[in-house]
Amino acid sequence: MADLSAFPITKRWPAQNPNIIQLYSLQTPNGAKIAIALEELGLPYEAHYISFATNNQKSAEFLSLNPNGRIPAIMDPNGPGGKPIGLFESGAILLYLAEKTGQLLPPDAVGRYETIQWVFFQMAGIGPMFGQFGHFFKFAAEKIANNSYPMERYRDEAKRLLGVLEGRLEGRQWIMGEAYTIADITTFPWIRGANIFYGGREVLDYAKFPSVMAWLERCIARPASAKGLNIPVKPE
Ligand SMILES: N[C@@H](CCC(=O)N[C@@H](CS)C(=O)NCC(=O)O)C(=O)O
Repeated sequence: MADLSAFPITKRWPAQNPNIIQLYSLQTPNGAKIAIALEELGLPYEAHYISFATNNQKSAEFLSLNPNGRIPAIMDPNGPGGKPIGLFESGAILLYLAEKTGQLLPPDAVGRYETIQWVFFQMAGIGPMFGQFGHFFKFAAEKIANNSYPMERYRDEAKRLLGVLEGRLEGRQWIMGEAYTIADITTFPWIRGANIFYGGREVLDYAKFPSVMAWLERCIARPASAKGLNIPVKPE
């Protein structure tokens, strides 16, 4: 049995089975990515619900795994060299899981770097910009009632990024063509989430990006990806 005593997070969120990956997350775009990857890979794992309502992500136990105080984070008892490893930042976790299993990432060097390039495009572009758009559009609209600049800036940048993705997906099934990869998994929950969580479909002109919309439907139609979107389940 794996010894997880070096990970204080396991004191607050105990592992039922300490030999499998522990996921600390929520059903947000960044959180869902990891459950989606784990479901697609068929890796055994336990999902722990990190409640924002009670600021679980800022607790000492959570900060011991991710000093940045944000979900998602994982702990793999069977990391490199057979030793436990803790990880945060969704892009790093996706890369770790893909390399651990040799799946969801093309085996050839060119395909691998191209995939990582699109993962970074999401991590550094779509995630932060869509997040700021959602903040001003949905959550801070009253604070900027007399200043249209923040909304315009992030709405226009989000639309510009959608245009880049549209160009990439024209004539392609997935971001990397024939293969479903961590580039798709990191990106589609954000495109879906900007509508589900912020109601942004109209203001972001989703109808003008038909290749993105068709690809989003294909991603959601994958049973494992659809399942991952709803993990972890809120405890009763
Ligand atoms: N770059 C980080 C971003 C993580 C992030 O922003 N997580 C959000 C949820 S999607 C969060 O934990 N927010 C809670 C907070 O900021 O307190 C990643 O991709 O893992």
